[in-house]
Amino acid sequence: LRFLTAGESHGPQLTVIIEGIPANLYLTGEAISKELFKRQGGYGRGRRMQIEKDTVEIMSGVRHGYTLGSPVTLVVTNDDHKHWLNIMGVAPIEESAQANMKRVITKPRPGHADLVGGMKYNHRDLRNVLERSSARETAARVAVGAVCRILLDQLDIEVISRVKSIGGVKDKGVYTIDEIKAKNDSNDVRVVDDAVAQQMRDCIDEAKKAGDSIGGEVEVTALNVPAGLGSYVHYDRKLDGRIAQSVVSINAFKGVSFGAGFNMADMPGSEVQDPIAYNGEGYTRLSNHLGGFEGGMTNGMPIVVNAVMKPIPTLYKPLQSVDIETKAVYQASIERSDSCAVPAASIVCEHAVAFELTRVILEEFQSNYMEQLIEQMTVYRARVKAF
Ligand code: EPS
Repeated sequence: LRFLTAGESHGPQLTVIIEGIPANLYLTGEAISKELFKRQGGYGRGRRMQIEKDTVEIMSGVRHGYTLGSPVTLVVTNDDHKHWLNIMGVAPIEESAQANMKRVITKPRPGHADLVGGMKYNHRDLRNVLERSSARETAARVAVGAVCRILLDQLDIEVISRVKSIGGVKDKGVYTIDEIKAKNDSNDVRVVDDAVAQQMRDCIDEAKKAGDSIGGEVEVTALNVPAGLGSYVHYDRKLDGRIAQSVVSINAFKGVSFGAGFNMADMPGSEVQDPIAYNGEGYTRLSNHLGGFEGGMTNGMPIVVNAVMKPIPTLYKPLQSVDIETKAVYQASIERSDSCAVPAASIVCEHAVAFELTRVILEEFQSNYMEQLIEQMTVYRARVKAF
C-alpha cells in the first residue's frame, strides 16, 4: 500500500492516489468525507475552515461502489481557491505583472518551513514554500486514512482518538475504551472530561486574545489488532518505528510515545513490563504499559500512541524575523491563522495510524481482494489464539 498527495493550500485541489487497496471493498465518497468533516471542526480553528467544505470525489479505482484493485484517486476541492486565481495561477505571467503580484512573501515566520524551504529550493517568494508546507495537506492524509479505516472495519479493527491536553490544561482521567468511545466526539475539543473541556476552551480563547497559539497532546488507540504485526528482525520492519515516523511527519507534531511513554524513564522494570496471561480467548497482558508493542510487533493488546503537537507557528503576536530582501529585522504580523488545531490534529493522527496498520496488514496477508484478506485474517487469528 502506498500513496502520494499533491496540492497547494490555495491551489485548485488536493489530489491523492492510493495504490494497493484490495478489490471488492465497499467505498463511497460520503464515507470518506465524514472523516474530513471531523478534521475541519474543533474549537480554535481560524476563518479558513469557514470557507472550506471538504468533500471527497472519487475519480478512479471504484466502480458501482466497490474498489477495483486499481489505484484509487481522490480529489478534495479547495473552495478558497476562487479568491486566489491570479496569485496561484498555473500559467506563466509577464514580468510586468510579476512586479504587481500581490501577497509575495519575503518575511519568513519563525517555526515554519518558510526560510529554510526558500533556501533549499531557491524561492525568493516564500509563498512557494508555505503553500505546500501548509497543514492543508493533512486533509489529504485524512482522506487516505479514511479509506484505510473503512478497510480495517471489515477486519473488526477500530482506531479511535482523543485529546489529552491543550495549552497545559490536562485531562488526567484514566478511561475505559467504552468511555473514550462514548465521549471523544461529544465536544469540540475532543476531550472526555467536559469540565476540562471548558477549561481548554478558555485557554484557547486567552491564547487567541493574546495573538498566540497553543499546542497539546493527543492519544490514538487501535483495538482488536492481532498479535504479530511488524517484526523484530530488522529496524525498518518494526511497526512502532513506522508509526512513529508517520505521526511525526504530521505538520507541527514533535513527539510520539507508546503506552506509558516517557513516564517509563522513571519506573522500575518490574512495573513497566506487562505480565502475560492466558484466558479462553488467547494470550493477554495484565497491564498495557507498553502500548501494545513488544519487539516492534503488536502483542494483541490495544495499541496506544501518544503524540505531541507544538503550537502553530503562524502568530498574530509579533515575533522577530528578518526580511530576506532587505535583511532588515522586523516583527512579523499575520492576517489569519488557527490559534489551536489540536482537536483537528487528533483526527489526522488517528488516520496516520490507520494507514500504517493497513499497510502492514496488506504486506503480511494475501490481499488481492477483500474476501481473501478476511479469510486469511480469520485463519491467522485462530492460529495465534491457539498458539
Ligand atoms: C495554515 C493556515 C490556515 C489554516 C490552514 C493551515 O490557512 P490559511 O493560510 O488559508 O489562512 O486554516 O489549514 C487548512 C487550510 C486546513 O485545511 O487545515 C497553515 O499555515 O499551515
